[in-house]
Parts: sequence; C-alpha cells; structure tokens
Amino acid sequence: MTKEKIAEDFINAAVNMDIKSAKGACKEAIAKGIDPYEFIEMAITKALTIIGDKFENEEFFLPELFMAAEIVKKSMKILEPHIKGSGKKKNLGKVVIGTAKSDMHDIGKNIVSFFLEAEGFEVIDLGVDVPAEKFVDVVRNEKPDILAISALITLTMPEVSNTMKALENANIRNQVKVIIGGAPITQEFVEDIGADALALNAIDGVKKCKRWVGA
Ligand code: B12
Repeated sequence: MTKEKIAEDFINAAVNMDIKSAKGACKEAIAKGIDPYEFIEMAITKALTIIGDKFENEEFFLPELFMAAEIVKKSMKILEPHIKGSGKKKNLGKVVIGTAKSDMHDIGKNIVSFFLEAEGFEVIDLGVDVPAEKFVDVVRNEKPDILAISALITLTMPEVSNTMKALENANIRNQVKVIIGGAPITQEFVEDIGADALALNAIDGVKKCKRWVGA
C-alpha cells in the first residue's frame, strides 16, 4: 500500500469518526516505515482541516471536533515513539511553551513540544488557557532561551499581544526570543506585536528555535 493510500485511509476514518480504522492506518504507516512527521502532515493535519471546514459549514458540530481531537491523541500515541531523535539529551536550551489565554486548542502545541524535545530542547509546557502574567512569571523564574506561544482562534490573538506587553512591562522582553504559531497568526501580526518569529508549522518552528541557540 502506498503512503498516499494509507493517508487517505486515515483521513476517511477520521472524518467518519472511526477511531479503530484511524489507529489501524497509523500502525500501517509505521509498519511501512513512513516518516511519522510526514504522516502527521499528510494525514492528521489534512483530516483536521477537512473536519474544521465541515464544522465551519455546519455539517459537523462540537461533539465531532471533540471526537476528532480524541482520535488525534490516540494516533499520536502510536506515532510518537517512532519520531527520530526521541530520547535525545536535553541540552540545546530551554523553551517555555503554552496556548494563549481563553484558547483550549493543544494538538498543534503538543506536536511542537514533542519535536522540540526530540531535537534536544528542555521544554516546560504550561498547557492551555495561559494568561500573560503566567508566561511572565515563568519566564522570570525559569529564564528560558525561548518563549513559544500557540493561538488557534482569532479571538485569542489579542492575548498574545498582551503577553508581549506584559514582558515589556516586566523588563524581561530582551531576555527571551519569542516565537508564535497557529493557523490565524500572520507575519504582519508577529511584527506588529514585536515578537521574533512566526512558525508556519512544527518543523519550521523547531528550525527557527535551533538557529537561535546556534544549533
Ligand atoms: C480539534 C479542534 C478543536 C478541539 C480542540 C481539541 C484540542 N485538544 O486541541 C475543540 C473541540 C476543543 C475545539 C474547540 C473550539 N474550536 Co476548534 N478546531 C479544531 C480543529 C478541527 C483542529 C485544530 C488542530 O488541532 N489542528 C491540527 C494541528 C496539528 O494544527 P495547528 O493547531 O494549526 O498546529 C500546527 C501549526 O499551526 C503550528 N503551530 C501551532 N501552534 C504553534 C505554536 C508554536 C510555538 C509553533 C512553533 C508552531 C505552532 O505547528 C502545528 C504543527 O504543524 C480546527 C480546524 C483547523 N483546521 O485548524 C478548529 C478551529 C481552530 N476551531 C475553531 C473554533 C471556532 C472553536 C470554538 C470557538 C468552537 C465553539 N463554538 O465552541 C471552540 C473554542 C474553544 C476554546 N476556547 O479554545 C475555529 C477557529 C476560527 C478562528 N480563526 O477563530 C477552527 C479554525 C474551525 C473552523 N474552521 O471554524 N476545537
């Protein structure tokens, strides 16, 4: 079976909320030696885009979004142990990561965390719904090299901006590089709020983080 066919099987299973077949496609991908990251991009992210579009068109509702998140969580459990570099020494630098206040989306953030760790970063994951003050406290106390923020809904973008202002007000903005990711985030937004970089996806984000620490 080709990787395109396995990805298609995963997408069909996920869109039909068939968790068993989705897990089966992930196992098949691993058995065929497909790079897990490639599979995440061509199968999981694509399936979630289709599901998101169906939600927007009112073919799907919140229960389907929750079910899709569950399918992805179970699928990632199968793929993660096969990601190259897992278990590397954590000596590249320290990253604090979290999803902006009022935002509960964490699938993308978790993928980024996982890749950062796989590459050798120490990651402090603050989870979802993280207020600006919390980011500031942790940056002050943990002195990370990088602060990484995820925002998936347009309405939570101002919270990212608030975090930048809070870092400035606490006089610690210059101590840390700031990278922002998530579908609604644009280069223009990143420049406007004075962050250091936009990440289009996990690989792009990890590449930028590695460059900052000279790796
Ligand atoms: C699954 C999902 C949910 C799940 C989330 C479960 C979870 N544990 O995460 C649940 C059901 C909770 C949910 C809820 C809601 N959701 Co929702 N959800 C989605 C969906 C279908 C998939 C998101 C996802 O995981 N994508 C896959 C990951 C891998 O992609 P990603 O997040 O973009 O991350 C990648 C990159 O962006 C990047 N990245 C992301 N963050 C970061 C951070 C850094 C630092 C870096 C380096 C990189 C990076 O790297 C990742 C990997 O490559 C999207 C549709 C979509 N296509 O995005 C809607 C979507 C994001 N949701 C949406 C909405 C409206 C909602 C709700 C408001 C619905 C409601 N009426 O209640 C609530 C909001 C709840 C809240 N307060 O947060 C809208 C947002 C529209 C907008 N632009 O504002 C979307 C786009 C759906 C749509 N088309 O309408 N949702």
